Amino acid sequence: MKKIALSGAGGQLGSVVRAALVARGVPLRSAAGSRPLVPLVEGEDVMHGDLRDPATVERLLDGVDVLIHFAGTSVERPLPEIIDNNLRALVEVYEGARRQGVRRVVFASSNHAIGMYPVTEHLGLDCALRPDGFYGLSKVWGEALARMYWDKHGIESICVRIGSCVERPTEPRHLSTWFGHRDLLHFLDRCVQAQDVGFITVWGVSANTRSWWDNSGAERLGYQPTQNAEDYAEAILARPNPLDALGQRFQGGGFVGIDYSRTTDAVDAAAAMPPAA
Ligand code: 15L
Repeated sequence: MKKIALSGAGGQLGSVVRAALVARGVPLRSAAGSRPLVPLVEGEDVMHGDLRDPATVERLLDGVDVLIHFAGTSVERPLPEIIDNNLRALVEVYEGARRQGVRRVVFASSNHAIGMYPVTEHLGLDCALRPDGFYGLSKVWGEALARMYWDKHGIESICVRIGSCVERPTEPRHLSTWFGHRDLLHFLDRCVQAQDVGFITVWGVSANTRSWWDNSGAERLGYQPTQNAEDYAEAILARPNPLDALGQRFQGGGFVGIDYSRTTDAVDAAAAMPPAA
């Protein structure tokens, strides 16, 4: 069986993935940041540390076939923090993968790499990137970095533009963006098992009736989602939408309004713009 490393194992998604893989008896090393992980089972392979430190990365990747890289800042934050956690640490991780001969990295990108598209647009995997903040921008950079390590060093990467990965969809935006936990685990299983993926970008989204994102072109991964946010639509639509007008207009939702300074007229014009070529 392949040895898997999971960074960000103490985080919201990392804890879900860690618990599931440990329960299945997958050979796993789980890493957290500053706070040590309490082993879920006796003898669990756990560690923690700062991924900007090559020695920490060395420990994380020793003997590993596939890294699931979930560590990093996962929301909009001041730029220096994003640079440290999402840019500098990512370079260290890929350099470590290169030294240690790690075959494949699953890189947690985000829908915020394209958050400035209006909700009226449907996007393929080859759409132009339109980040909705510094966090989204760091994911654009991460995807390009992953591409470079495939092109120059032959390290495979699956960049997953995660939508809203929560247990249950709770708001209207989730009807399009939801990535159910069962689908996430199936997705990661495919990321480990699929042959010869090379470099690939995939939307991390369930089979939502109202999805904005089309995974055509990523068939070789064999990801076949079965969850659909529509099952929760009635209850969701009976409640008020928590997003303001701007958040309801753009795919990035609430992230779009952070440090947004265009006038309402400009927002109208941008939302009415024809799709990018
Ligand atoms: C993300 O990238 C965030 O990490 C997560 O907290 C959610 O905001 C999610 O996107 C989303 O867009 O729902």
